[in-house]
This record gives sequence, structure tokens and C-alpha cells, in this order.
Amino acid sequence: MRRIRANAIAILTVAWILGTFYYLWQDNKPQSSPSSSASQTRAFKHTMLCPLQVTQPPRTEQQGQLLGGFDEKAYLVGKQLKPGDDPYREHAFNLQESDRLGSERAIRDTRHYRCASLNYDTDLPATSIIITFHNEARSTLLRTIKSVLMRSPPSLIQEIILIDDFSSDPEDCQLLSQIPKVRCLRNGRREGLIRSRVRGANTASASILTFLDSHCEVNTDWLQPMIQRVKEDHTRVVSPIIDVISLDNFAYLAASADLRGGFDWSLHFKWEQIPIEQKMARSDPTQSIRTPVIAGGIFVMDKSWFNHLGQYDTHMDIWGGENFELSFRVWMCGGSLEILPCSRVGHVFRKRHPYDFPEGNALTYIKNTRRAAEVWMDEYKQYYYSARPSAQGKAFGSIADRLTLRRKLNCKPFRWYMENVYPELRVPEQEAVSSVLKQGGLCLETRGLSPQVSFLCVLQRWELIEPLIRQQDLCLAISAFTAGSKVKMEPCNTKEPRQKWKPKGTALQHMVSGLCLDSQTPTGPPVITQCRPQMASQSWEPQVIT
Ligand code: UD2
Ligand code: MN
Repeated sequence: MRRIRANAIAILTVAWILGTFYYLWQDNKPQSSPSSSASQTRAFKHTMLCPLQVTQPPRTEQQGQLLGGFDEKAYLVGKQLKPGDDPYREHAFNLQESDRLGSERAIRDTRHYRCASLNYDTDLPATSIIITFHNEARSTLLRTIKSVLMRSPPSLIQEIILIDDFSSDPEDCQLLSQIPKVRCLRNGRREGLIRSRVRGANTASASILTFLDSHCEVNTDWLQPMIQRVKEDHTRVVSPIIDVISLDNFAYLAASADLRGGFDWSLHFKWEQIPIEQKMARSDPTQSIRTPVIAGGIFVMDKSWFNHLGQYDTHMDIWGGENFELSFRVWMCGGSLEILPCSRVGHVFRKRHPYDFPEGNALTYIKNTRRAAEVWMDEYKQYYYSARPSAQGKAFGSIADRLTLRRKLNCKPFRWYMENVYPELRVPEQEAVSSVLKQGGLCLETRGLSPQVSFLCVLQRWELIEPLIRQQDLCLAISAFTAGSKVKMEPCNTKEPRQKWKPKGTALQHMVSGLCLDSQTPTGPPVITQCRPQMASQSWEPQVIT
């Protein structure tokens, strides 16, 4: 009896081992794509064994349907690297590697394994995909499109709108419109990505817009989580986690799921860790991540909400800054921004721009970010100017329309954004220089609340922290906005227009009235008068005392 039981257990064990081997062997069989390397296609269906899944390219018979009459080979061969050419020159990534990969490949499913078991509504609305490009490589552009067609439920893709931003070869775009659902619009002149995206959005027929760069590969189920969140609340603007496609060997690398978008005062975008309190509070790794700004290239937004909020600032040129402008606007005007960890899209991050900027790279970035700062950052724009002094005095065009839009939408002040959305962004500590304000042998002093100019110079210290001129908690203020009005001391308040001063040569100019601090007669209290900085009675030399 015991022997029979032992035999049965041995047979079952052998069968189980054989079964497992067969199962794994099935799963590791070569894929239809010749380009998929062994390491990339290695996968285990059994998520308990290993949560890493591989997103497969489609079967050959599906490919035919996906691409219609489009001749993929001819398209790719039509433009290839010539022997001896620098593979990085034209696109700032390794074109040889990109071309070698072909138009599709398997990539690792980089999501948290719990994402795979989430369910989405069966009646999600369809989206128009908008991809603008200027001289994109054919292989990266085609891979972007094919990955969308391969890895999205077909019912969710209304159309793919390509905006060819005046690339050298019109056929890069035109030929692609033979692919079902793909439309191609060509700009008659170089517009830059901002106006190009607006053009795309204006012709989009779906109620949801999805923006993509022209060198992406979308991953498994990338679209459903984003459309779901926007369907539930149309004021949400959502981004995927952006994985990294190596610009050297085109390896697809998982990005950290603990990052959000941030910036410094020069309006330089950066990825940063989610604040520790938020991280501790995250019990569910599939939950959305609130982000102060989005990287800019890959996001989903309700079309009516995009239009209601004023699309983009179309006076911004070529590249840069539009992601801050959109992010500030979305938060301050009643929406929200989030990153969805269950949506993953790979993107080739580059180290330099492969294209030219007709007005120069630096000037364009300054123009665009200045527009964002001037329209949205209120008094905080001073920190932008301190961090980017070269922006001062540079042309940025008229912002009247955008200011009107902000008023019309009744948007909250930037202070609200700082306090509620991005409290981690520290306001730079201004150095409080403590000095006496000398005028020849005299000094500006106070007795109680009355400033006066005194012969005695008892070394009363003033702190000049723009826009305030302060002594402890009291600040120099004008009593009225007209010439001849006396100055007085009152409790400091940065927002009080009567307390705002700035240096003008050696004079101190009141910012609102434009008048200057004047001792007039050495005995009476100082007043404000027409600025004549060369006059001795308007000259105040701060002398630092240590
Ligand atoms: C990031 C964004 C990008 C944009 C930019 C700030 C991601 C992944 N990318 O820079 O979408 O928000 O920050 O402006 O978040 N293009 C044109 N016309 C031009 C210049 C560029 O159509 O005159 C296209 C270009 O081909 C590409 C897209 O605009 O498809 C973005 O340009 P990029 O890839 O050089 O920007 P990137 O990824 O460095
Ligand atoms: Mn890009």
C-alpha cells in the first residue's frame, strides 16, 4: 500500500516538473519579431514566479491589417544612414541602432505587477493621438506609431494626427498617411511644437486628446488608465511614467515609479522624489501621483477642457516653457496634474537638440519661460529673474491676451500654487544686508514712526530687501501717492503698494508712484518727489556695518 502511494507521488512529481518545463519553454519560444533579442523576450507568464512581463509585437497577419497598404520596408530603406556617416549627427541619438531595431520589437512590461489585474470601464471614450515632429528619424517615428496601434485597444484610437513641422522631406509624413487611422498635416513653415500641437488639437475629432513625442514606444495597456482617469474627472491632466529608451543602444529601461515633475526658479524642469510624507501615505503602488508640473511631451487631456483653459500660449516658439505654462494654468484654474504608474511610455531622452532654433536656443527659451513667468507667477517672478538675470530686458512679445484669459478663467494666485501644490519649492533666502543709509554726513533714521534725516547718525540699521526698506518689523511707506507726500514707518507687508521701493542709481524709487525718496530740507521729514538721482537730497548710500 505504502509502495503504491510512494510511486504515485513520484509520478506526480515528475509530471509536475515536466509540465513546468513545457510551460516555460512555450513561453520562451522565439517571437515573430526577428529583432527581439533573447533577453528581451524572456518572460514568465506566472507572475508569482516573476512579475516581469514582456509586451509582445503582434502576429504577422495582424501587422498587415494594422498598416493597410503601407509599404514599411520601402519607407525605412528610403532614408538610411550612409556608410561612414556619424550616426548621432542628425538626430542626437544613434540612428544606426534605431534603424537596426526595425519598426517594432518586444519591450519589457515595466509596470508594477499589480497593474495587470486592474479593470477599466468597457465604454471608455476614444482619443485622437497628436504627434508633432520636425525632421524625426523614420525608424523612430514609425515605431512610435506602430507601438500605438499594436498596444492600444483599437476602439480607443480614433485617429493618429501627425503634424509635420516643416521637415526637409515631406514624404516622411505623407507616406505614413497610408496607414489606416493615420492623418498627416504639414506646416507651410516652421512653427515649433506649441503651435503645431494646437493645430493638431483643432482638427482632432475625438473628445480626448493624447499628445506624444515622435520618438516613443508605448507599453502594455498604456492608454486605458489615462483615459479612465480623465473620463472620471475631465479636469484631470494625466501623464504616464516615462521610461527611458537609451539614445545609444535603444535599450528600453524602466524609470523609477517614485518620481514627479518639479523645477527650480530658473524654470528648469527636473524629476524629483515624491515628498516623504506622500510616499509613506501611498499604500497602493497603482495609485496616481500628484505632480506640480508635467514633463510636457506625453499627456492625456479632455479636449473641451484643453480648449476651455486656452489651449497653449501660441506666442511661444519652437520648444520649451510650454509645460510650465500649461501646468501652472491647469492647477491655478481649477484642474489637476497627475502621473499614473500603471501607464508606461518609453521616450528617447537626448542630450542636445538635433534641430536649429531660428532665433537661437537661449533666446527662445527665455522668451517662452518669461511669458510663463509674467503671466502666471505674480510676485514670485522676481525669483525667476534672480535665477536667470539674462532674461531681464529680453523681448517676449505681448501677454495681454493671456492675462485676459487668466482673469476670465478666474484663476487662483501663484501664492496658492506655492502653498497648496508645490510647498517644497523653497523661496530663496534673500540676504538681508544691514546698512546705514547715508546722505553726505547725514543719516536716515527713525524716531517712533517718523523717519527723519539726522546729523547725529546713531548708526540705525536698515535692511534693504526688495521691495522693502525695513527696520525690524517696521517698513518705510509713503503716506500718499503724490509728489511732496511724507514718508512714515508702518508694519511691514510685502503686498502693500505703499511700501514697495527699488534702487535707482543711488536714489530710492517708490515702485508704484515712480517718485524718489528726498530729504528736501535736512530738518523736516523726508518726502517723495520727482526722481532726479543726481540731486544730493535724493542720494542714499547704503553703508554696510558689520
Ligand atoms: C520635453 C518634452 C517635449 C516638450 C519639451 C519642452 C517629453 C518626453 N518631452 O522635451 O514634448 O514638452 O520638453 O518644450 O516630455 N518638435 C517640433 N517642432 C520643433 C521642435 C520640436 O515639432 O520646432 C517636436 C519634436 O520632433 C518632438 C517634440 O516636438 O517630437 C518634442 O521635442 P523634443 O523631443 O526635442 O523635446 P524633449 O523630449 O527634449
Ligand atoms: Mn522628445
